[in-house]
Amino acid sequence: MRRQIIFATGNEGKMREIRDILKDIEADILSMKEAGLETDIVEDGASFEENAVIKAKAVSDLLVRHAGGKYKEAIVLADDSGLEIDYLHKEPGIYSARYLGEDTPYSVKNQNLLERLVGVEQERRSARFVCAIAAVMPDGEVLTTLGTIEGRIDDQAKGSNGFGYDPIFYVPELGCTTAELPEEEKNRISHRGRALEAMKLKLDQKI
Ligand code: ITT
Repeated sequence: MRRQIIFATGNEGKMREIRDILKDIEADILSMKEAGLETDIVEDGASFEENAVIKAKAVSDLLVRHAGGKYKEAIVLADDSGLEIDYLHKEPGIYSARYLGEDTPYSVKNQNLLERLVGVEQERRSARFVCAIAAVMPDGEVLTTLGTIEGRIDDQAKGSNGFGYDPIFYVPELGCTTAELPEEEKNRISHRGRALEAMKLKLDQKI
């Protein structure tokens, strides 16, 4: 039977990137929504890795009884990611989605971060996106990988691709923000692209 991978995320921006990055893997990739799964997950871990494992385990635990056990052989993957700004002591970090409130538009969150950095010179605006991916295998084994991309906070928001904090995250080597990159190019170099490529290698040995 063809392998199924369920991705434990409710974030559609992430899910779009994940599908593109995993498009050549020998498995069906389903979002939680497509698998008909719904759960409230309390992300109370102290690191990206811990939160990714919490999300993947919470969804994996649902699979045994859900849909008559239809997905009990599926692998569950989860992503926990965020933006660390060095000048702000790594804020928003693991609280990136919750920064200024979960439902606050990113135009407001981004503007707020830009304002907190007004007058801060280029060398002190360093930042990175971090992504931890966790996999829970059908036998309960847990695998994790981590990916990062280094950059700095621009002095204004630019670009409309991607999602979240992309418009303010400038990559010096490319001379633009990640919101100005075509999706495929972002995925090739991003924290998520790197963490998922590393996870693909680990899964290749298991599938
Ligand atoms: P799930 O937990 O359902 O996956 P979420 O949006 O709550 O969705 P996280 O807790 O991992 O996910 O928070 C990640 C936040 O970090 C995300 O909402 C963005 O604000 C930011 N982020 C992560 N990766 C990003 C990227 O590639 N580009 C821009 N912002 C990103």
